[in-house]
Amino acid sequence: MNRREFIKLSSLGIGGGALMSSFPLWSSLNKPDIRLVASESSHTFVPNQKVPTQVLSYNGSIPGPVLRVQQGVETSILFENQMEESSSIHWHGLRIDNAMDGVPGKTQEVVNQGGQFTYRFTPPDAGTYWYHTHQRSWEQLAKGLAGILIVEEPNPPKVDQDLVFAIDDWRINGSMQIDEESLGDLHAWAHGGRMGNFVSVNGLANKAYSVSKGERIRFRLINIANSRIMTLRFNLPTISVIAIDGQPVTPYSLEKGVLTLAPGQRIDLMIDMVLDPNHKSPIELLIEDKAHQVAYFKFSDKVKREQLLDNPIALPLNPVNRVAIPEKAISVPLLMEGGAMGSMQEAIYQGRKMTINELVQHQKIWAFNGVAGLPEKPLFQVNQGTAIGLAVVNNNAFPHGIHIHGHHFIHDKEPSYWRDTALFSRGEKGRIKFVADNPGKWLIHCHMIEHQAGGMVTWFEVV
Ligand SMILES: [Cu+2]
Repeated sequence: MNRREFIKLSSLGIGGGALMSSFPLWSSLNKPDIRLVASESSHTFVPNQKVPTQVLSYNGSIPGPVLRVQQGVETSILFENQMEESSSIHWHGLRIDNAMDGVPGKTQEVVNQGGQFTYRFTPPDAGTYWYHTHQRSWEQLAKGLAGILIVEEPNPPKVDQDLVFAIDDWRINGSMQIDEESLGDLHAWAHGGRMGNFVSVNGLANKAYSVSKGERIRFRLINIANSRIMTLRFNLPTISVIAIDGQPVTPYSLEKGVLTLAPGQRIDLMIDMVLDPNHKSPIELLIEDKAHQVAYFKFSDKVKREQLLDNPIALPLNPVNRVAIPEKAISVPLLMEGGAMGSMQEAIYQGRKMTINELVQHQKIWAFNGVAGLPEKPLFQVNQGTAIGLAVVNNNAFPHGIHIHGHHFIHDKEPSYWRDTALFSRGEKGRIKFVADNPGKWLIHCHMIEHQAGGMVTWFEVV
């Protein structure tokens, strides 16, 4: 019975005052707002795909369902694990209670086959986020365990459509199945990560977005791939960037229509649909100067409005946008080492110094500050409210996307953005600044998932 039906019944004198007061209470206490079931399932990327691809999914959908929750309103999400392996869910970019962060061994027990876990949180910041497994993610994420989380503003800007563009890459074999043999491929781990040979948008090859001339679209881009950095090209002149990693920015025009998303990063665009009816406008993935169409806008035969709307709408600021970072911060070095063509000769793993040959036996080929994998002691432990300056040095041959759990930060290269994932190219040095204001144990890791699995992960504690 939904609320409207209930009101209708009560106005007819059916149901009484007692029911009226107890029904909503019962409902909010016992029923989660959202249920996410992880299971083995099958998926088709193209309409005429003869043999479906076997995947891991949430609620049978690739990617997982687009969850829309309200800023500042508590949400409960029941996670049920119907897979034959343990798992957990991490809410990427949300500054929520540590116990809900979804990191097995650090913030919760792993959820075993047949098990459940209720995530309950109040998202402080509106914007575009995502959720994904944080258990054996080099394998589970590659097989599909990711979905989109949108935190709605109380008064969202008026647009004609609010659309999601979740881009992923897959390593698919000749039978259209996930190439499982390459999942632990140390060669790929030691390079840029395990790259796919097939790209999907919202789980589809060449996804079509139906639009009409004159429409204003909010377009939420999310890179949910394990390791592929996506450089995308749009072919419309009327595109503004309005948010980065969920956080509002002063709207600016997207020069040449090109943008780059490292794994885990998001960009919200506002696009005015300028083409005439029945036209198409491709969205292309650029790989080594070659353009591959991965999706397109398909203009209907109708016109929504002849005159485009004026000026993109700036999003309302989030609480994080108002965090003042003091000039004086505790400086913490973060040296990224390892990988193919790197100079790392040894590192500490599980408390013991190992040569590179020994490390390879343990699939550990990347390190932060000479330590491969999660150390027993945190990288730093500070009191709540301490300002941190991470001095990041990328001392190896590959780019890395650094993700910090439970916090947003400022990368000195782009000081007007509040990011949760920042790309450091080969040889790059830079500084990440944030206020460690969320109590608990939080991970810092590379979001090229094979680099994380290969050792590029550490943690800090806020007390
Ligand atoms: Cu990396």
